[in-house]
Amino acid sequence: MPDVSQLRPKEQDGLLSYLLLRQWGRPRLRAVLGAGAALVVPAVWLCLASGPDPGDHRPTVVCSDESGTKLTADLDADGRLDEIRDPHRSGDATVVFSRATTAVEVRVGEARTVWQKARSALVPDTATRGAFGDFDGDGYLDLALFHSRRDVGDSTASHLPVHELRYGPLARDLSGSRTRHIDVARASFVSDARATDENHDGRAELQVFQSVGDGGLGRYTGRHTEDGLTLGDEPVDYTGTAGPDDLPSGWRDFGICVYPTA
Ligand SMILES: [Ca+2]
Ligand SMILES: [Ca+2]
Repeated sequence: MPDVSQLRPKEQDGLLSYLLLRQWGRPRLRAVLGAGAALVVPAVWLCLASGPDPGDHRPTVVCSDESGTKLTADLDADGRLDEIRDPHRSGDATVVFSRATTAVEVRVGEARTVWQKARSALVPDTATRGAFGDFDGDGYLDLALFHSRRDVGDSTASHLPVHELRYGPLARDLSGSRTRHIDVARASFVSDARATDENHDGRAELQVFQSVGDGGLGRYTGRHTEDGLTLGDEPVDYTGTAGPDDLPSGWRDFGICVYPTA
């Protein structure tokens, strides 16, 4: 059995499907296929593990519309500009991937793999949050993804099975070209996550607003290094559950798109 945490999201889904087949379908497979099942099941795994892949177009502009409600970027590197729609930058954006004749919409809330969804299937009151930013500075937008459980009364819950960085370019299911865990100090509820580049060095900082109990949120920050993305052990400040009021709403800090005029 491979170490699941080291597998790519698509491979995790494929492995889960394989294990389900092995658990539930073994008698029938043995009766019908006999020794051939040993060849068929891994093939099914490989088939199910193959999801959409990003393109190889060079990084393009990343900028906001004038209203600050949409971020424009070629998220999947296919040469067509896509949109991240999240007017209040709440961490649950809808990504609209442009296509030749239509568009494909994917919500951050649906970005977890089948394997990740299965792990939290019986846990109540959970939520997914994601922050788009170029954390490693290669020009492609990355996705910092969290899935956690809300507080239980005034106390924090300890359920944070997803805290990962999906490196861009991203596929149209928001899976990454590669994935790495984000080191976190707490396993409490992630209320909000933002990417900011306050020192304008081309690499985004990750700001995570995480429950500290009694209705409070702590802001944990981290920068990408060769060791990955690690959040600080202690909050840099605190805020109420209303969220990051001191951060601007919308996407204008990425810069406003400038289109050529005729
Ligand atoms: Ca695109
Ligand atoms: Ca990147």
